[in-house]
Amino acid sequence: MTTDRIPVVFIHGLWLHATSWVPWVGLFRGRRPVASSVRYQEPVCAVGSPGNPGEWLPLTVRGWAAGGSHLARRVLPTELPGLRGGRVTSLAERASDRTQQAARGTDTLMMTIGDFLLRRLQEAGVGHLFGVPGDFNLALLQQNEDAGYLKWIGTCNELNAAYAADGYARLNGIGALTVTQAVGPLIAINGIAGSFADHVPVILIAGSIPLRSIDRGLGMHHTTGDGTWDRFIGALGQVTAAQARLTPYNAATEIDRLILTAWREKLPVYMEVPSDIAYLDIEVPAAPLMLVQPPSDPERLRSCATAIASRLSQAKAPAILVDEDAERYGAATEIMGLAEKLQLPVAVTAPAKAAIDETFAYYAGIYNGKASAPQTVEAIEASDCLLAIGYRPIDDTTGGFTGSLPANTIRARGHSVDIGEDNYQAVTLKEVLQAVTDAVPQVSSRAVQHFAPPMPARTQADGSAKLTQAAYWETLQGYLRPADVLITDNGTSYAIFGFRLPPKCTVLASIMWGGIGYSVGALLGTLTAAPQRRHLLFIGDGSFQESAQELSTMLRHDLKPVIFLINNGGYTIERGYMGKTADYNDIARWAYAELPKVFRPDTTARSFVVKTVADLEKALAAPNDTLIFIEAVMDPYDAPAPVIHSSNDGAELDYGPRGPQHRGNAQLKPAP
Ligand SMILES: Cc1ncc(C[n+]2csc(CCOP(=O)(O)OP(=O)(O)O)c2C)c(N)n1
Ligand SMILES: [Mg+2]
Repeated sequence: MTTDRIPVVFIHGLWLHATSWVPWVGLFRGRRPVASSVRYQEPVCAVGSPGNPGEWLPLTVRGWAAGGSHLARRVLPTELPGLRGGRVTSLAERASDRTQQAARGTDTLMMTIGDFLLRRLQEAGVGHLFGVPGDFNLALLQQNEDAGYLKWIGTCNELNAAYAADGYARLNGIGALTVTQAVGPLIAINGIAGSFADHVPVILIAGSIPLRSIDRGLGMHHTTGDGTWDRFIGALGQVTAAQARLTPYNAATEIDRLILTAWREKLPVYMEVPSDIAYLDIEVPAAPLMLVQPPSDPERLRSCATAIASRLSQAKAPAILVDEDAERYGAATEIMGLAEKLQLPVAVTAPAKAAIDETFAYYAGIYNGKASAPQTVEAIEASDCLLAIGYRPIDDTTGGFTGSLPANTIRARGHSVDIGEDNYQAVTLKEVLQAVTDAVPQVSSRAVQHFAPPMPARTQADGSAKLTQAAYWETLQGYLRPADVLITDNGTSYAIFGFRLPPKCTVLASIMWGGIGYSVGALLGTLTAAPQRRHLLFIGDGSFQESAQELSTMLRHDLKPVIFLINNGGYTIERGYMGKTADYNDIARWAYAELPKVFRPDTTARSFVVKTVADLEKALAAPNDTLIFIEAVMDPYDAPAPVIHSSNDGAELDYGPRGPQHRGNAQLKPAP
């Protein structure tokens, strides 16, 4: 027997008394054991009498729920909280419990499961719901429509809905989408995996086959037709922090557990809402859901902060390195406060670009091993006390493993810290940073140089000459304004990492996961979350072709981004790995700038095809009162030098010293 499978047993007798009666606890759905074994999916077990199905009694296995485990295991009866007293309470007793609870202020009320879920999302700060309808989630969508909890933003497909919820969550703190059974989640899964990789709290709600069909073993559409119903929760379980299939018995606790897990751990979660329960009334807490991190353990927090403060204060060259978790946990203010007090440099990784305001006096640039500016490498690698926040070393944050952090680096994460041999648990990031800041003395005499990426000199004086990548990026640098939201896709548009950003800008990219097409869906999400800000998308033609149809949703909702699309006939960044002139790096040439008209015939969007700097400057003069689409036609073999270097180096890592990249003319190389 494998550890994730447990036998289901009948318990004879109406009530469960003696713990010795239960050698195993099985998970039941409804009135009968569903199979000889089931995979654990939800923290509810039912015990009761097969002869009297009406008396099945649900018990919440709190230990499992709190642990967030989705694997079943053998459970001793004594481990079940409900059984500790050796007896399961009667309904009458539970009713009187409820009276006592109410008297203690834990009021409850009756509400439908769908209304409760939508209410909880709203309380968590979700204002919009992305997704695609299907018969299994229509009941929930109708409840939303009737009561107007969340504004519905239907997308062209589920992948873009997942990207949109991710972009939305990065600005809003949390996001959600709903899709229909199996066909929906399996399209969304790539985007959800991206949220898992890049630590973004997204709630994926799948309307699923009715409980009735599971109880009765009825085959349904959107299944594999073999009587199973747990394949998709299993698949999504690989890339989410918590999963549940709601039942009337578990919904009140599972909805809160999943939303809180997503928000606290900054990871996506997956919820199946069987289509026949959204309208059922259950008892739910009356109090609103509070999104708060668990408070730190006071002693651990004190010891941890004292240890960090003492090391930082004694160091000659302390520094901070910030990765994307710092942004997810909203810790920028605390980090800058600490840096100001100790006058120490703060560098970021590329996934955390703009997490620290680039105009901040102690900003030290983007750290990426030897690919970073020498001043940034020096600040980080030669530090005698580096505080790394959420740092994850991958090829793109180590300059292809050309750099490494000092051995004594203090590593802080969302809920734990490593200092030398000591590991501190139950300490939350913001509290640690605040306590360290309180504990260190003010430094006033350290000379730290502010780092600003060099503003490139204009290389192309002649405005009528053919547009080059160098001239393109130089010109766009001048277009940036404070508080812009910049979203980039994979490709030569990675050049935006060389931008010197005005204050209060935000940058979104999927660097850890790196799926092309992410940025178009994410743009829909950021526009929805913060319509008052200006949103700039930087994307190549190849990436755009993956998710282009979501442009229609932006036009449909009168959103006003500026889209900078590079039309260079294919996958230029890949040409720097291999296949410089190969067919496989070419793509169809679309009339990109005409798409706004195609997607919305009555559009007021302004479209431009630019081939020179003069064309580009003219396009940039257009007011931001409608969607602006700028298609820049450039040479397939033109790319910013840092992008080509990174592709060339990536090929060495990917294919090794005997790889085909060493054949003559196999790679796009930097200009000599
Ligand atoms: C889903 C997915 N498929 C394939 C890739 C591999 N890939 C990374 S970048 C890229 C090409 C991007 O081309 P484009 O958007 O045109 O940018 P350019 O470099 O030409 O500016 C490809 C195919 C990927 N990262 N994600
Ligand atoms: Mg391209």
